[in-house]
Parts: sequence; structure tokens; C-alpha cells
Amino acid sequence: MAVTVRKVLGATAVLAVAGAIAGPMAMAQSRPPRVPPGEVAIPDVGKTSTVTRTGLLRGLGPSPFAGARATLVMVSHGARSAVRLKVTGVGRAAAGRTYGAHLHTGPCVAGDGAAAGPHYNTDVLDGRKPPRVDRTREVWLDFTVTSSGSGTARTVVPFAPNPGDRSIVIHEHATDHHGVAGARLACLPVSWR
Ligand SMILES: [Cu+2]
Repeated sequence: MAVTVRKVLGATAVLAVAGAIAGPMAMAQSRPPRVPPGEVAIPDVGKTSTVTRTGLLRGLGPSPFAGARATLVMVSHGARSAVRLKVTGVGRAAAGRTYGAHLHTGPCVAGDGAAAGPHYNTDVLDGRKPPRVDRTREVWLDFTVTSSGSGTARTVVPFAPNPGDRSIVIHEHATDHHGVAGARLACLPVSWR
């Protein structure tokens, strides 16, 4: 048995998850004959779910992200997720700069950065005290803006975020080792059930 996942933003995210089970080449060789072009076959071990959200970023303060768009693709397979973020249409002033970006627990509300709540952190959700803060317990998606006004980031985390009305928040600085990245500039709403 195999399940198929529609190719959304390139197969990178899907392959990253499936890669834990079989290398991409092995997968290609074991591809069932009825998998249509543009889809990827992965072994049916554990549950796979894909969340894809795309849209205009919502402003949380003055920033070069006014009018910018973002796409998030999150592929969870068992207790492992590959997450990819692509941002386009960023103002020229941002070229060459790196911005922090994370999955936050709360919703993305224009003009209300606090509404997004804290980072999604598995230690916090598990009640561990003190919670550890790093890229294996949170979804960190820092990106650097190119001269054409786009940026991409990807990460693989050892958990599948719980559904909810959540957001990807873009911050003014790159994320430091404490998970701090400065003011909240813009967000992408990411709700799933
Ligand atoms: Cu954040």
C-alpha cells in the first residue's frame, strides 16, 4: 500500500519526511505504476497529513512585508514534520536581510501581534519545566530576502503540530539561540483541523 501526496510547492517537503523511511531514489524505484505525474508515492507507515496555506501577509506593524505573500506547506508523517515557507513580494529595503519566522500557537490578526500568542513549543505543551527552546521543539523558519524580494525556509521537526487557529509570525531579526527575534512584523494565518 502507498498513499500519494499532491505536489504542492515542489516535492522537497514530502521527500524530507519520506526520506526517513526510504531514500528518494528508492522511493522513485518503488513508485507504484498508477501514481499520476506530479504526485509522489510514499510508504504507508503511519498517518500522513498535509497542510498548505497561502495568502497575503497581514501587517502587525510597519515593515517591508506590506503586500507580500507567503505559502506554508507542512507535511506530517507519523511523529515527524517537514515544513517549508516561501515569501514573495517583499519590499526592496529588505533585500539581504534575514528575518525570524516561527509557528505561533494563536491566530494571525492584522494589527494585533499579541493575538498570535507564544511560539508553538512541544515542551510547553507537554508541561515540561523549564521548557527547552530550540529548533527541535519549535518550528523555526528564518529566511533571507533575495534581491528579487523573496525568501524560503525549510525545517524538519520531530513532532506533528496539533491543529488549531495558528499563525506563522515574521519578526524583525534572525532568531537567536533563546528563540528571540524581536518585534512582530507580519503574519500568515494557518488554521487546520
Ligand atoms: Cu515568533
